[in-house]
Amino acid sequence: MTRDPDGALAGAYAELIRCLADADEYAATDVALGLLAAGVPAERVLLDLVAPAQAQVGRWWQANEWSVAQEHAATHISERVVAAVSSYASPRPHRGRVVVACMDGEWHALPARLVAEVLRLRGWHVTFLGASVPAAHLVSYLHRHDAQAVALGCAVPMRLPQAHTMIEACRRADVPILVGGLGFGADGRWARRLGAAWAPDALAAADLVGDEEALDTPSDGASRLADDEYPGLVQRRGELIDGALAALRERVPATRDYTPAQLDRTVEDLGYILDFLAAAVYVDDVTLFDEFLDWLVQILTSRGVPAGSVGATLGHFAAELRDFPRARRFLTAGRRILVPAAGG
Ligand code: B12
Repeated sequence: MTRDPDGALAGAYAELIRCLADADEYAATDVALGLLAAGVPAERVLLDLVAPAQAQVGRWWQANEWSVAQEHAATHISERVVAAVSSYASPRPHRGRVVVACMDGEWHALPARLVAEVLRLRGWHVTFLGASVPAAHLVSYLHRHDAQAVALGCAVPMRLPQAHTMIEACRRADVPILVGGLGFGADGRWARRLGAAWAPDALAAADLVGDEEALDTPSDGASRLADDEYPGLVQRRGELIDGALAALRERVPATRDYTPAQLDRTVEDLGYILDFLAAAVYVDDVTLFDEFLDWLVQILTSRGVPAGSVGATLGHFAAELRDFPRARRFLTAGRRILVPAAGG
């Protein structure tokens, strides 16, 4: 039995990071099982070892120090470690059923899985549905399995409109909802906007999930969500991407010689700009778009792409979206953020 779980976890973290970097899944599993054998609670192994290691993987990917392949390998290993920890510590459920799932279009299953495992360790009967569950399928599942609550994860804010559809569907099915994940903002403000109770982490989720009163959260702005700017942006998405690409080719002749892979990447980035803009318009919060632009500038500059090109694209979208006052306002504010980032 270790007397110093914090010290043991700190040492294990450095080891796990090494294992992830070397893609050594056997050693990674041994690190976690070693902690459990030394008496470190399973919950802490999940939340103070696996979770921060995954966040570090994300930072390395963001800074272009790790490739997508390295990130995928590390995530696979983390999934194996989580599976090993859950089979080691598997208490029989003595509380009601909680269904844990990711929002439609949301592929970050691991954060929600960590929450699911913590709830399981606390005695809940957990059904984990994994990544990207369509709203209609979720609701029919909830009906059939008599869930006491549903916990929905969203890691990227561009999925908030879909998250709202799912939250509303669960409300209509009369199942209490808890949401979480980075997609709701660091302080959960977009969860409140969508009318759902939010947990900052798995421990808070475990405290909240049985509290029906706390889960009954009214929305702080649902009426705003109903105007037609968001559906208009969704409808014009394809045409806006085509126009922005044509403008880019005009402005930056080198982009005309892009390989098919570079072209795909550019179309994807233009799509992200529009999806984050649409999500910001949906929740009526410019900070969602601003945070995305800060992130995009870091991603692009770490990959040697000048951030100035984003400013010009925002200008192009603002000119095209004459009948979208809120979207134009967000784009104009975004251009002001990008000017210092682009160096003048
Ligand atoms: C692994 C990973 C992936 C994997 C996911 C595989 C899987 N099986 O999960 C894949 C490759 C699919 C992926 C894809 C993408 N990813 Co990714 N990904 C990550 C990474 C590195 C780790 C995720 C993770 O496991 N985190 C560990 C958990 C524990 O952290 P956590 O979110 O803080 O979780 C705690 C709380 O938030 C809360 N919580 C979390 N979920 C839930 C759910 C509920 C119900 C509750 C109550 C609470 C709760 O409790 C948790 C535990 O205490 C993160 C980095 C990061 N910081 O998380 C990026 C990250 C989330 N990804 C990011 C991006 C951009 C993407 C892509 C858009 C990349 C691309 N160009 O394709 C796509 C989007 C795919 C999609 N539509 O969903 C960005 C998001 C940035 C932003 N602006 O929002 C991040 C932050 C990376 C970065 N630093 O830039 N990704």
